[in-house]
Amino acid sequence: MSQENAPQVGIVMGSQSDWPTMKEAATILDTLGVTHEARIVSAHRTPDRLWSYGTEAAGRGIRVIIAGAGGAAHLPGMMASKTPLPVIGVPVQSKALSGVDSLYSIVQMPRGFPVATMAIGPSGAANAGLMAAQILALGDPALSERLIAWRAELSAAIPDAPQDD
Ligand code: RP5
Repeated sequence: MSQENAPQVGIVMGSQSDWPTMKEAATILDTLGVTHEARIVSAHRTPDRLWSYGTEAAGRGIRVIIAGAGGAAHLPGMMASKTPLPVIGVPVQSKALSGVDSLYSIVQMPRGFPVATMAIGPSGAANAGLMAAQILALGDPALSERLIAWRAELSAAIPDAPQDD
């Protein structure tokens, strides 16, 4: 089944250059069997696309949005203002300021329009995928079981003691 078939999670990003980071979210969702779509939606370069995506997402059956951007990263916050769906923000690591600019742009939302902000970079994107799955698992016992199994596998892969290379 195509992961874009009836997507439950929308992954949006400001640029093609964000995809290597945001792909981490898609990979986790693939692993957990959560349908998703990925789109380039820039707050600055394609504001009309942002407007229509935010307006239409809930009606199309999307249940959680993951939004990643770098630099003056307005996409997650603007998306949160246009949709009642939960928005998870991923600060993409920028060249100039290493993603601290992205983090501050995303995390300091005014009261009333939250964005659940993850860590800077690929780990943040992977955690965004997990967070979206955990939200969906509240109403999906089979997904909840898959998440528990995924965590158990991760724990089992951690050695008890460090080893020399
Ligand atoms: C932001 O500007 C994008 O989210 C990206 O992280 C950053 C740089 O974009 P490009 O110049 O690589 O397209 O809008």
